[in-house]
Amino acid sequence: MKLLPITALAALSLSPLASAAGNGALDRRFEKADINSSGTIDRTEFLALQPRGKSWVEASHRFNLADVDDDALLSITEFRASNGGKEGGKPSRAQSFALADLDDDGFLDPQEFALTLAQSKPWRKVLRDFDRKDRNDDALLTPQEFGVLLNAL
Ligand SMILES: [Ca+2]
Ligand SMILES: [Ca+2]
Ligand SMILES: [Ca+2]
Repeated sequence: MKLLPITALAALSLSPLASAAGNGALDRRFEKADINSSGTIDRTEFLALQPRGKSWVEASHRFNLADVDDDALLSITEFRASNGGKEGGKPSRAQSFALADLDDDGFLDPQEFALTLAQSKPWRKVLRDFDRKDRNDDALLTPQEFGVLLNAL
């Protein structure tokens, strides 16, 4: 995590959210992430907080765990309780597959597969990895091709 310059910190400390409670650094992070100033963080805003080396599924996994009331938004309370959405670790292969399978058809297409890799991964490398896993060359990954153990399903 990069430290904010002193001037930015000074500007943020004038805001009402930052002065509301004793969770200074976390609250500033929350406010910075809340791009549209709605008072909550949605999945897209949360994803933008994550390092580019992290995958969408890992961020989504942590977002879901932090979103205790399941309204698809993180309140400041949920954000504080989850230490800024840092709790939860990495999803299992089975969890990753389920999260990435956005259309719920039981397969991962290349776009869905990309959600399981670092956001910074170039598309050609995503496709190379995909082709390597797609044993029967049907342009879809089954859970087994993705590496989910049968007994984990
Ligand atoms: Ca919530
Ligand atoms: Ca799918
Ligand atoms: Ca396949």
